[in-house]
Amino acid sequence: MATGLETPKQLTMADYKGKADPDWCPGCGDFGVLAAVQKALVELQIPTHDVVTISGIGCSSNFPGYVNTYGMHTLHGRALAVATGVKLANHKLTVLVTGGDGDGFGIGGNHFVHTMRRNVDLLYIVMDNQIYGLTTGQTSPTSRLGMKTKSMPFGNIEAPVNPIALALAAGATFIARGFSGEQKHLTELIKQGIQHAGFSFLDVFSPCVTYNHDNTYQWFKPRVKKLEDDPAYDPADWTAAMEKALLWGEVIPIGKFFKRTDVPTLHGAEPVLDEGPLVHRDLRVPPDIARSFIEELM
Ligand SMILES: Cc1ncc(C[n+]2csc(CCOP(=O)(O)OP(=O)(O)O)c2C)c(N)n1
Ligand code: SF4
Ligand SMILES: [Mg+2]
Repeated sequence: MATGLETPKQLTMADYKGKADPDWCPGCGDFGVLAAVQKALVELQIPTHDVVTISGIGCSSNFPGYVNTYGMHTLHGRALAVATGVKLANHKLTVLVTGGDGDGFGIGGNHFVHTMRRNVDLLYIVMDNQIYGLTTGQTSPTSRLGMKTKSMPFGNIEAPVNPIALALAAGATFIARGFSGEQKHLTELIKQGIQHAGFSFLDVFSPCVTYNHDNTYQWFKPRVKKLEDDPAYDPADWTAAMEKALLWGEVIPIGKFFKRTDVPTLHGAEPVLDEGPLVHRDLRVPPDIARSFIEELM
């Protein structure tokens, strides 16, 4: 018989395993991101029913099916809009948004900017493989200049977006970059992003082993350098963060670029939510108010 005095169950990786097995290509970087998210949730011991994972469309956006949390696989580029609604309906939930570079920086670019500006309290993980994986290898907003793809067979003629610089300019309050080949480091960044009160952006180099033959594990490995290895680097310094964000070449920084804690979250700034999450409140409109409202509109 349950007495209510039992020690709470210690959550393990098995608790966060989704019902479906990933159908990603063997070696896809997204496997490393999935494992790091599950590890972070285990280390933080967040109950599965307190987490919701929301995505758009793409190989990476199949993510919610592979993790045992609440989840929504939404429309291409619309995950952040749905996630904002979820957070405002129940701001006690841990909201994770996962997707690709095409989903987040292309079709979803407008939502990316405005969700940062609003400081919606969620963690946005972009599995950035610098290509459209699901649609079989077209140029994405982060594909490098000159890269030959299915849609630009003579080389990409468009300059890529810089997601870290964009996030700094748009006012994100936690900005980091990880690499799926650096599991421990990535898990730590995910934990910090979840714990941050405000919009956390985590751009993850997650190689597409099938369609991107330029930005491979072998290409990234000698280049990525952790910001945390430089004791003089201060993530509170916006200007220093922007300088690091612009580095791209023989050295590519990963780690926590920027963090500030003095900006209110969207749900914190909304007085209507002071009484607690909307989801726990009776929001039915009394009949007399509904009638007068309808009459006003007639
Ligand atoms: C409105 C709309 N436009 C286009 C598509 C086709 N489409 C599906 S996924 C995708 C791009 C996927 O690339 P990315 O977001 O980088 O994810 P990846 O597959 O690389 O993980 C596109 C263009 C769509 N599903 N919906
Ligand atoms: S096509 Fe690329 S991104 Fe998609 S599952 Fe395969 S390796 Fe991963
Ligand atoms: Mg992609």
